[in-house]
Amino acid sequence: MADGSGIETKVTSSHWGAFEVDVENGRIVATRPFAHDPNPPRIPDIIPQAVYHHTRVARPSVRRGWLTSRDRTGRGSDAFVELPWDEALDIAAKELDRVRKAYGNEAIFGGSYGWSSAGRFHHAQSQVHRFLNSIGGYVASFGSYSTGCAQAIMPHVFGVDFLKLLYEHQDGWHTINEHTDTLVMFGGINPKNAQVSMGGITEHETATWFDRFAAKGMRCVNIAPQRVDAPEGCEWLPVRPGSDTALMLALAHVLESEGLTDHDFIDRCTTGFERFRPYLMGETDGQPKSPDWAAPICGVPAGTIRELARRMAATRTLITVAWSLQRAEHGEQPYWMSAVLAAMLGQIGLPGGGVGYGYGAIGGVGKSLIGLRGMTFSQFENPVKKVIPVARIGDMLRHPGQPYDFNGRRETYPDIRLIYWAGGNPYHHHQDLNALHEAWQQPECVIVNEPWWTATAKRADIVFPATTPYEREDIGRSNMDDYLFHMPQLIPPVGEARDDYAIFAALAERMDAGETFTGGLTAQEWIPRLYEDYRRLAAEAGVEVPDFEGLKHQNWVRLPIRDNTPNRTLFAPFRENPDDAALGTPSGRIEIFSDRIDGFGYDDCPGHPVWLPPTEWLGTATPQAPLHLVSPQPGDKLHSQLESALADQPGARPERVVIHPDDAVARGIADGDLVRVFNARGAARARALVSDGITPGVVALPTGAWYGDPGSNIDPHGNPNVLTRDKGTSRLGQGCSAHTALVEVSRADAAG
Ligand SMILES: Nc1nc2c(c(=O)[nH]1)N[C@H]1C(S)=C(S)[C@@H](COP(=O)(O)OP(=O)(O)OC[C@H]3O[C@@H](n4cnc5c(=O)[nH]c(N)nc54)[C@H](O)[C@@H]3O)O[C@H]1N2
Ligand SMILES: Nc1nc2c(c(=O)[nH]1)N[C@H]1C(S)=C(S)[C@@H](COP(=O)(O)OP(=O)(O)OC[C@H]3O[C@@H](n4cnc5c(=O)[nH]c(N)nc54)[C@H](O)[C@@H]3O)O[C@H]1N2
Ligand SMILES: [Mo]
Repeated sequence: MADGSGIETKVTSSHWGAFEVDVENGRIVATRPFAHDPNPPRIPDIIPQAVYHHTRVARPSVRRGWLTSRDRTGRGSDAFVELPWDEALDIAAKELDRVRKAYGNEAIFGGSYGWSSAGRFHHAQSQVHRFLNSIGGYVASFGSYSTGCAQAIMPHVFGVDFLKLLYEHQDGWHTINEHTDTLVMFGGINPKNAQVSMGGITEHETATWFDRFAAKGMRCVNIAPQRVDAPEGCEWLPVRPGSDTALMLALAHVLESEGLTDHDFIDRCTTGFERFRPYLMGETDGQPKSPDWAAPICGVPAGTIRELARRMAATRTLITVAWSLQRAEHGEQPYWMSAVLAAMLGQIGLPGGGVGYGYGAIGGVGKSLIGLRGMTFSQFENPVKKVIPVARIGDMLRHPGQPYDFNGRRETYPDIRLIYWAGGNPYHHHQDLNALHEAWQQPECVIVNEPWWTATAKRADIVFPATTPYEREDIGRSNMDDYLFHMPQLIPPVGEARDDYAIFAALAERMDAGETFTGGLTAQEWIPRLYEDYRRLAAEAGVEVPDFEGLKHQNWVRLPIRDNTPNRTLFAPFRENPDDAALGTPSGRIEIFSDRIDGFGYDDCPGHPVWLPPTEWLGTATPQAPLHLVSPQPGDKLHSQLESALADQPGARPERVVIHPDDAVARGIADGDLVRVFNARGAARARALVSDGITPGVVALPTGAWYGDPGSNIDPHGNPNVLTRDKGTSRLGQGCSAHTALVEVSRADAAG
């Protein structure tokens, strides 16, 4: 609203929540928290600087070496030539056309993973996929970096899509607050991560729930390498990363050896316990998976494991597992084993008991909402059927035509000649970036739509400047949020930026697919149309929402779609009657042993959960690489977004690496020292943050710093992905295994 000062204030939405924006003379001058958010994040504070930052892509840009000689080697080091829009669009359309005619659409990679921005219409992935489908298709990707491994394994165990399990079935916060006595959190539940949720999160409530849990005396146990992985006041059991399966097996061993297993539940609701039990008790390999066996592996004393197992059996216990545990080699195992442990406790289907995944990973998990549908911009059918597991892009580029295994199938990698990326930053998100940089020279052309000169944009051949959400109109809504936003266009596009939609419409037109892509409508026409569909579907579900003009006028509305009863309970009908409400697994039961997985014959993911030591963990530490690196999400932002403005702040870069005092002293490192974090794959500069809140032998360097320019033997900003390994979690899941890495740390001056 205008207040007479010439400043207009509007609310907009983002992945990190709603916030107020002050606009003066067509410029964003300030942001403020949204009044109805109990725990507003500070992430939007930097928006005014970021939106106008000198790292914005001002005009369409083509890499000089590619423009003059189709060179592929200068990506990342070459200069760019700015061109008028029409010329750059002509060049890109011609190149797309050349590649599809010469090699077929199977030579175009459009997996284009990334979070881009909130807003339903201008969602970059939907836009790029729709465009590529309009011109004959593209190689797509399966799953996410977040949960790729869980998305593959958990349907075998529970017979339901993993994300549906999280968003539609798991116990809600109300249920947990009402019924849970003991909350056992593998990987913690971190309010820092709950700041964000894909598509938007308005009321940040995770921290508030923990205040309530503390007030009612719930016992909350944080099993994680860092104390801050759960809110203050939780009990902390420091663990060695990658060892949770051993700890879970030991808890199960106590249950079974002390007669605490719920055999009635096991008999009625599960299959295959008799094939797992001999492994658990050591009858197959001579090694009982006892607390004494697990203690040196995971670093938790045997007595503590016994006491915790007894407590879990004696009280209503919810086991939660962070997504980070499956972003590691053999990430399938702790996920599967947590389900087996919960089944042995026999509380699955009871309110506040059983197991749940990713509480705290994003702010939306745990909110019980009535789901609404609509506001989906069709991506069309993809005529190309080739799909790679999302985190296997490096292997795909390195091994065209080579076979690989994935979830029971033998596939071959496509031969990619052109990459189109919109809305993601692989030079943020992928592992072993120095190796990716090598593989990235394979394709003949790389096209990127991006608002900022990220490391990925710098490694493209053609860069189209994209608008940010503040420069276009949209609707903000998410299935995990109970607010609805009209996101007004707040400012004109910065530089010559255009919406992804406009970029793709112009390319499609040049490729005789203009009408297919746009359907004859402008963005301004599509948005009300999609909104009216949503409004109609909402009305069918009994929820009234304003018409488009009404929403525009109100800016935002709170929807009456919350389920505030303590009733949302995972698999309650199944527990009640496992025949009538059978699960979608082959047996209709929870699969402790899976014949299907067993039939795949994978040694890295056999027929029941097992302890498989990772290739890199403290158990395989060497003098060259003695420390385990975890690389969690950054607390002050979303991934690599807004990095350019944040990095300008005094002392912000290089990024901080958390190190235990014992490990720091042994290396002559003091708090605040500049250090070098390194292994055989690469090196990053960082600043030491010495803290006893981390397991000894473990260091934590968050993701998000932009990867530096090639030619330097050390990443100057502290990007952990120069250190991480680029291997699938297993042949089953093929997920990202970023949390599995060993490194050494030294003082920067000592190491040079
Ligand atoms: N070591 C390590 N690595 C990890 C992880 C880890 O735990 N450890 N976690 C992984 C996980 S879970 C994830 S999800 C990934 C995240 O990785 P990404 O999702 O790739 O990271 P973002 O920085 O969010 O990238 C989004 C990009 O889209 C751009 N963008 C924003 N809005 C628009 C738009 O409207 N149009 C266009 N064209 N572009 C836009 C932003 O500027 C930004 O560059 O990282 C993964 N990488
Ligand atoms: N502020 C902010 N929030 C975010 C994001 C962001 O970029 N910024 N990104 C969002 C995205 S895309 C995702 S996928 C989620 C990710 O959510 P998570 O996967 O839960 O988050 P991480 O930060 O990777 O890891 C959480 C913690 O797990 C611990 N950990 C690592 N390895 C192990 C292990 O082997 N065992 C145990 N027990 N603990 C381990 C680490 O100490 C780490 O701090 O976060 C989301 N939330
Ligand atoms: Mo993620």
